[in-house]
Amino acid sequence: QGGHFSWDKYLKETGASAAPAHCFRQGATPPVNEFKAGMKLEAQDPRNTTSTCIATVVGLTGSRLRLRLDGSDNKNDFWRLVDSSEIQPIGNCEKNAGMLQPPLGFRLNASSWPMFLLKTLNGAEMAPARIFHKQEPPAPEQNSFQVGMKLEAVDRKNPHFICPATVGALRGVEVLVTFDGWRGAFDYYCRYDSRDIFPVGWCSLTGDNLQPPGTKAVLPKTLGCLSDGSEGTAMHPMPGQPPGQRGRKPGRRKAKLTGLWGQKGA
Ligand code: MLY
Repeated sequence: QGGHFSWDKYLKETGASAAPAHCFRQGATPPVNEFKAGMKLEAQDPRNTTSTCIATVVGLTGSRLRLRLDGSDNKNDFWRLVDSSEIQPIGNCEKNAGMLQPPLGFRLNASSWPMFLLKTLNGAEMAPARIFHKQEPPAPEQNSFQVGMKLEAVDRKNPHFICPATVGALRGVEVLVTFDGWRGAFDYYCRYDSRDIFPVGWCSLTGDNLQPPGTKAVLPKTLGCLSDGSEGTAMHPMPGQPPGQRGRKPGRRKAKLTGLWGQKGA
């Protein structure tokens, strides 16, 4: 559940408006997720996108699948919408005269791939073709986002999170996604038709867990630099958010600062 976060209240408090649904490359209603943990499918290797690999569904969250490439480790899981064109039923690659590839970082010797493939598919539960969605929603014709519009966006550094976000800038076909209540470290530019951005209300429809905004007020860069050198820390808790509740773990933050400032000549 989305905790206590309410877009309704939040939009009123911030005086902002939600980006209209037609801005996004998403279905009018989120795609139904009929996958089950343990099912196998074909997926493009996110680290080597020309390779088609075998992946296992290791988790489900709303309309998304948490995937792990067979033969890879558990540190490189990735998330895909069930209507993504990057996932296909097993057999699709061969049908198109392709060859299933070992994932980047295959744990074994490359020569053992054929046998590994045979074993991993033997007795596997393959996701049935009927639960895949025929095609991705079409891309809107143009970038119609505007600066200041609110949306829900995947935190690409923590891709299991979908978070409240604001369009921070536009750059041709690209949109700067900024995360509400977080310093700039998580911001990214993506194409307007990215599958990682969703209209306000998406998570409440899919049952995905929308993170509440962070607790940092984002300051203008010039001011933010004065406080402690981190892009704009501190200061004003978001309305209704007890401060400190969602901050970094102290240990983690300290480690990062050491990395930044503790080196000779830095
Ligand atoms: N506590 C972690 C995760 C931060 C997530 C930020 N997102 C929600 C924008 C960290 O501080 O790295």
